[in-house]
Amino acid sequence: MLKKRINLCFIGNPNVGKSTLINRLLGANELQTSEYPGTTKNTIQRNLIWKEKEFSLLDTAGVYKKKDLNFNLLIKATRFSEIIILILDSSIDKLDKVHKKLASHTLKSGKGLIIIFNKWDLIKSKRNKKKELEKFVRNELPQFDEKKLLFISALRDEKFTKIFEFSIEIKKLFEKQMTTSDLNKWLRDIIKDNPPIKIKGKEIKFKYIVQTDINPPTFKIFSNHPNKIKTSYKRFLEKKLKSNYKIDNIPIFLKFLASDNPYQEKKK
Ligand SMILES: Nc1nc2c(ncn2[C@@H]2O[C@H](COP(=O)(O)OP(=O)(O)OP(=O)(O)O)[C@@H](O)[C@H]2O)c(=O)[nH]1
Ligand SMILES: [Mg+2]
Repeated sequence: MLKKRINLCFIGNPNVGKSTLINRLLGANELQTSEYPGTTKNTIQRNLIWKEKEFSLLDTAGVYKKKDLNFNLLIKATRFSEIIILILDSSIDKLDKVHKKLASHTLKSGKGLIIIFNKWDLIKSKRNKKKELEKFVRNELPQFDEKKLLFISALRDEKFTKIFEFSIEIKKLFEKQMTTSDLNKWLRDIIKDNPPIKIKGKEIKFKYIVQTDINPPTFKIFSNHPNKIKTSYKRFLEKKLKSNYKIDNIPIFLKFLASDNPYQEKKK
């Protein structure tokens, strides 16, 4: 049975092979490609079915810089896709500002990210280059999980179907739903092992946690002094939640709210 469509948007510099890759995924040369940058001028959408799952593939015009006219169009184009495929040329020797901007914008806006180093066939010393590129990503995009990094040749190899596999995995994470009782046990354990420090003599007491949304998973954490919780402690909870529940490579949102004392409520 067909499940809900997974929307992918392909972005990156001009000439990195976005349209070539989409043609490979489609199994047909539907999109125009050329050796000259600037071939794709407008976003183009195609649908396909892979292993009974429906995908929408959005091709975009490449951008070099944030100042490019295309940049804002690109950000607009990404709006309706839950997964962004950032394509980079494997020959690069650093991550540019625009790459970092696109990646961090993707993650901040609650989307999943897959990074692809394309034209891998042109790299001579593959072992060294792979290490080098992995290091760039690790240093420059620490929020990105390297498990969703691919080194491929859109022209030559067959590994590109990994994009579908990764996308299905990411989609599942977006829709992950945790039970309240599980989450509260998790919260109690975390606090027992790593309690928040007192702020100006005030003890922060966490009351409970509940998942309020999916796409991406969103949680509310209730406590007596939500405004006094340090940012570092909020980040710590977010990181723990992601690692304990294996939510890699998509953002989650934690909202810290005030809770009335439930016992006081009962006395009224
Ligand atoms: N060697 C090699 N060449 C590739 C690969 N992928 C794409 N190319 C070539 O790179 C050139 C640019 O490919 P396009 O698919 O048009 O690139 P694009 O990212 O869509 O470019 P714009 O539309 O200008 O943004 C073409 O000549 C492709 O044949 C690859 O994996 N290996
Ligand atoms: Mg193109």
